[in-house]
Amino acid sequence: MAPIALTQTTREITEADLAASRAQIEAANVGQKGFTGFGVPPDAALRRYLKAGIDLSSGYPAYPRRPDVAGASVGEAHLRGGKPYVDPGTRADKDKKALFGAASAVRNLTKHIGTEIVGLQLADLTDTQRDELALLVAERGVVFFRDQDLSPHDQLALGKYLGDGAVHRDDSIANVPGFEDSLTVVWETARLYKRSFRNPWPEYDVGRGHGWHVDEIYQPVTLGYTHLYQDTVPDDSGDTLWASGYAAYDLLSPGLKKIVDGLTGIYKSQITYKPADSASGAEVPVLHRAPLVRTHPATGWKTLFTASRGLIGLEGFDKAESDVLIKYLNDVAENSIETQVRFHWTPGTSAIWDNRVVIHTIARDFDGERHGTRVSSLSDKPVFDPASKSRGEALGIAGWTTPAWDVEQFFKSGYSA
Ligand SMILES: O=C(O)CCC(=O)C(=O)O
Ligand SMILES: [Fe+2]
Repeated sequence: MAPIALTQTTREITEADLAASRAQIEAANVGQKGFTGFGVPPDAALRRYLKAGIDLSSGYPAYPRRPDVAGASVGEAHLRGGKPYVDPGTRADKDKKALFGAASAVRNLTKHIGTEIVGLQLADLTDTQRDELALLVAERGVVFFRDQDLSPHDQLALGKYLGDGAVHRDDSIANVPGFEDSLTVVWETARLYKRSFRNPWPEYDVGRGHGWHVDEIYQPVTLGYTHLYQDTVPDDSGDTLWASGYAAYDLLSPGLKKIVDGLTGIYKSQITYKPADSASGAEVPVLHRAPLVRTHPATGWKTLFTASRGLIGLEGFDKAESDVLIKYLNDVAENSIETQVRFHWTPGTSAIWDNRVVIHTIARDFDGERHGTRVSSLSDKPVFDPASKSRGEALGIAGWTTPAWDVEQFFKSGYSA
């Protein structure tokens, strides 16, 4: 069978097109248990791919051969020719007039995190609007757009813009065919088939909801603006939750803020790699050191860079001390409902989050199809600027930061207040 259309089309995709494509994918998948696909994407995904002229004749999804030596995908090999990252948010008008002026509604979903924009198509944004969107995402942590007509090409173009030319290449998980260096697939079915895909919770956490994470927190250059487009979602389940690192930092007392400012965290990868110098060939996780509190280049605010899956130690501390402190910080970061937004997807929705300033997880309450594509724009190496402010300080959010415990008052009041 000839490959289905290779260029983007405006023609309606018919039932016959879908059937032909399904048959083609099934035929290609058979006998290719190595690094190629195993399933037919849901109809909404298939329509989107066919409309965009994506060649699915080699099967679905695509599994690039993962490198087995550390450094092949971890690191900066594929970055902007050594040029430092310019965050598009640093160019934006603080009032975001171009973006907000064109939207029919802009709604903050909670006080500290999450905004939904109505009436705009991401594929049509001007560069000025894209800069303002970057700043909005950096400030609000995550921004949502429903009812998007967005091809994989559009999604990649926006990702490249937000990454100042560079997007993360993930060699270990399912990708969109033809986009092996840029667009990953988020698909529940892939997990059922025990095939690697972007897995928001590790096997041992299934059912316990402990999947809070920063995507690839151990990378020397952080995955920054991250765009997940969901074409297929269950009606009543499968929500995603994000929590703000800015707001978590603000929940620490002045005493604890002083302790964490300037600390170095030690982060570990989930994936293991064969070290280039290993004689035994044994695979090991990657370790990376980075500031535990980092300053965002566009907002200038401090954020707590932690998640229980990732941060394993604090430099200069004994293990027992480090464990206690990390446990407390993760408790604040992951279990404070005021710092969270929980989003219920509808088909055709985009979420764009700033992976430098939020953690995220997923509600594991669904059993139906859930399918989307993702691009992670690369950003900067984490830096801590001691002169930077917290979000609460910068915005003057009254009553949000945690005051020091007033021991004298407690004593005077007879241990009751
Ligand atoms: O599927 C989701 O809602 C989020 C998955 C995830 O953790 C990711 O794409 O990084
Ligand atoms: Fe994730």
